[in-house]
Amino acid sequence: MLFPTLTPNAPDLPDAITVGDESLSREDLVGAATAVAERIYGARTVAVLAHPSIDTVLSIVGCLIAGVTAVPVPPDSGTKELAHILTDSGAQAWLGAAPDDSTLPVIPVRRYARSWHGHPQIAGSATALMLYTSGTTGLPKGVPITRDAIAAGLDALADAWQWSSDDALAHGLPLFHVHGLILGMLGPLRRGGRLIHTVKPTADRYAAAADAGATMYFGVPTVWARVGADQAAAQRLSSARLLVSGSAPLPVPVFETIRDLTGHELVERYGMTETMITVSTRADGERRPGWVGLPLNGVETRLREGDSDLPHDGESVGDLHVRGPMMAREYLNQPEKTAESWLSDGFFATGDVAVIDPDGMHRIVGRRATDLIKSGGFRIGAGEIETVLLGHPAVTEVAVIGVPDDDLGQRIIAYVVGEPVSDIELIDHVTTELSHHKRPREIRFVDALPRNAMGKVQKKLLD
Ligand code: MCA
Ligand code: AMP
Repeated sequence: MLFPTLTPNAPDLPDAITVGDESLSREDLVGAATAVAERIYGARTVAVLAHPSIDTVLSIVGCLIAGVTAVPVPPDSGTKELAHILTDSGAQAWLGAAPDDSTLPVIPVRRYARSWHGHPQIAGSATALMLYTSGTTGLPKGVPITRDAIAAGLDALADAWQWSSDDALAHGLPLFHVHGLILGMLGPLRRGGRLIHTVKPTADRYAAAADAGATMYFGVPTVWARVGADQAAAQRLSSARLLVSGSAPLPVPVFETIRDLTGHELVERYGMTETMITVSTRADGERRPGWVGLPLNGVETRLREGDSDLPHDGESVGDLHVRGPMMAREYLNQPEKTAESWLSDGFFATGDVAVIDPDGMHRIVGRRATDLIKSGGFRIGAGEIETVLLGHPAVTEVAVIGVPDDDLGQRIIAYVVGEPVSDIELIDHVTTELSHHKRPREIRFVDALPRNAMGKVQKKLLD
């Protein structure tokens, strides 16, 4: 059972879930989500416009109760991204809010409806969520996540972090990725503790959650850098049990600032949409700045160079492969891309380059593909932005890169060759077609792009 504590007879906790100013008790959550489940029972796949709201929580939990695959859609998705996600996933309807010009049927979420109807158990192999994530080229790929993978992933983290029903988790991360949705929303539901979602992950809201009894906090490195820059807010997190960082490399100075202000060494963990979290430092173990920890329960990792294993000597740098029960098995509708990453022996080739020391500690050194950018903890494909910019009539050539940025980790810059046009127009063109976090922060107009003798753009010569 995915949520052992989510049954009508479960012991009630006041305010099991708070999102912004609104709260639901566990009893209300079960009753309202079961009412949602009744409305969608028998459907295969529905899309959920994943605003950080109680309605999103009810929609996702309703889908899980009914055994309907939920496709959480970024609420600021532009037209091209939205059309792709809906078509590719085969979503039959919107559950809850829908975009203005939607052509799909809309099933309302009635916040005050209640049902205590018992639904049959759903097979663990059923796809609970379809999460979309960017590759180096093309539009985002769907990753089907099973109920068993969610349960295994959350239980392995509970072991590493000593995460229990006594914990109140606070964060303000988006509800359409592994971090905010699976760990951040389904995690507290599986453990039976509280969730305090702050809607936005700002330092002052994290500080306010401390007054509401938060014991655990999640953030991407950008969030921790911003918390660290607000000394008074950061100090209020001292009362927490565990602060956790993930989704992108945590800069050592940020680790140190948070330690100095809160007395807590951030737990860092590493994962991917395709694999969920596979490696983490532990609540009861060493937290080494710049290192992401040990394999979780049930996870095996290896370093490869071609077909050979590399030693775990803390120095050899190789391709990181992972294998574990929390992993997805494929990309939706993409057999070739699936075969490139899911290897015949069950390992997943992450595309990240790492070292492992003799104690099993992992350090992520970088990514193999420069065309995958991590900005604010969001994974963004350079090719996706380039294709959209090339669709603008003023643009004849374009190259998108990520450059180091103190706040966002990486900042997106687009080099453009073409007719005169304002940078704002090009940036807005990207937000209209894709989503806000994919917009270039800067457009640099150039006469030509650097190319090699074969005509291939030399991105390394840019910036
Ligand atoms: C400015 N804005 C614009 C524009 N210019 N919006 C649209 N078009 C423009 N041209 C506005 C934005 O709407 C926003 O306004 C404000 O500028 C600031 O936006 P921005 O700088 O983009 O971001 P931010 O709000 O400062 O966001 C930083 C963030 C965010 C909060 C850290 O990047 C974030 O939520 N990151 C989390 C990513 C994440 O969860 N990744 C997990 C995936 P306004 O604020 O008024 O709306 S990874 C994963 O799942 C794996 C498995 C893992 O390991 O965890
Ligand atoms: P996503 O699928 O959006 O979660 O992106 C996954 C990628 O984020 C990984 O392949 C890594 O490149 C990066 N990533 C996630 N967590 C960490 C971390 N703790 N340190 C370094 N990189 C990370």
